[in-house]
Amino acid sequence: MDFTLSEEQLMIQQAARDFAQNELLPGVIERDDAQKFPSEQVKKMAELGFMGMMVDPKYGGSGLDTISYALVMEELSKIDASASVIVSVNNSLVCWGLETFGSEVQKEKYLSRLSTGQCIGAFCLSEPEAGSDATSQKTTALDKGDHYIINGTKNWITNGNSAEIYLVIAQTDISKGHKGINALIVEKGTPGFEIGPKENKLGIRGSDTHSLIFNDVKVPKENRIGEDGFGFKFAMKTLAGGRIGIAAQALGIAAGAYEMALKYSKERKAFGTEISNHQAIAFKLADMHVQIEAARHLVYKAAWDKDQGNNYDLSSAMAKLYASQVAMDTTIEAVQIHGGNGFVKDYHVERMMRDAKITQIYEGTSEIQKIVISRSILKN
Ligand code: COS
Repeated sequence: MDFTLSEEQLMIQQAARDFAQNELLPGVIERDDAQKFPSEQVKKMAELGFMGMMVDPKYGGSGLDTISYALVMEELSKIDASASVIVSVNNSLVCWGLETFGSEVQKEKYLSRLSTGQCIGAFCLSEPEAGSDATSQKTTALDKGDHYIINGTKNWITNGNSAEIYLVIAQTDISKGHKGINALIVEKGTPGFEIGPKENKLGIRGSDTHSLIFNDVKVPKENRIGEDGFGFKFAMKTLAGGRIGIAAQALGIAAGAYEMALKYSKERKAFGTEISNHQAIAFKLADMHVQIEAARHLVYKAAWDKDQGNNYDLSSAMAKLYASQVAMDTTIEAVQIHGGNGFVKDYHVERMMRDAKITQIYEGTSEIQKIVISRSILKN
């Protein structure tokens, strides 16, 4: 067994670390406060190849492995989880889904634009009444011969307004249940497709989250991904990979908060000594360190499974479940170690605590991960 990262992986990790320090850290508090989308930073991440990391270079991607992608997600998330979720959705849900299941025509038309960051994408599954219960799609895509007509509403869509290409999951034939669901590529500006209001969120406030409204939106049949009725499986398979990205995001939030707490504990004095010399603080740091390292192993293992061609439904669910819990626990403790300073914005950790929460919710709540995990272990 070899836990060593390759030269290339170390280089990419360092590039992401430098980028996060130099380009994401300045203004991160203000962007969170104002709910400002990091447009300039996204352009620069595209220049670094971070928007289509695993995509084949023939479609404009960086051709890297999933471990490299997880490393980048971790480093970006140490500083700015709003920026990293934009990267995660574009890479794992949109680019990967299109490259793996899209037709050659779709890849040529859309993938290069997405992987080079000329535009970004959104993945549209959740609805007012279909988040965890993803088969209950109320949005319809009725088959009209050479095109579909979409009607309905999608909720909590990351990159909701900033995206230009949307992968929309909708029900074509209700009598077939989940086998009657399709995934369709919808371009911004298609008549009848409207962007709803922006959500005012607890965390990841720099990313733009919107509802989307479809009123008789006409989409050509060549925009369907895969065979008729493949939409639900498309969503499930794509989300399994997406969960590796979110697990890496959670890991990064935890590691970032831990690094700040560690530094602060060596500077701040109480009772005549640095607070790290008090066992109450030192033991917190020890617990955080162990949990983060355990989360890291689960995340890298899931990424490795994907790179090896192994089934990664179970490993990605375990990585997301555990890393998101560690993100929550660690950021709460980081605020505690910072004391009064932890409660004010200048010290970053309160933002990280708010950002951590969503990692237990999006791309499958922790409860959904437990369904996936328990079904997997019980069927064997
Ligand atoms: N890969 C491929 N196929 C999968 C799959 C996967 N990872 N998971 C499920 N499927 C298939 C099943 O094999 C089944 O197909 P068949 O009927 O042909 O066997 C089909 O999908 C339906 O699966 P299942 O019966 O398990 O569906 P359930 O309604 O019980 O739901 C869960 C399964 C809960 C796991 C699913 O709905 C889910 O992941 N929900 C959360 C969705 C989510 O992440 N929402 C967040 C929105 S994105 S921010």
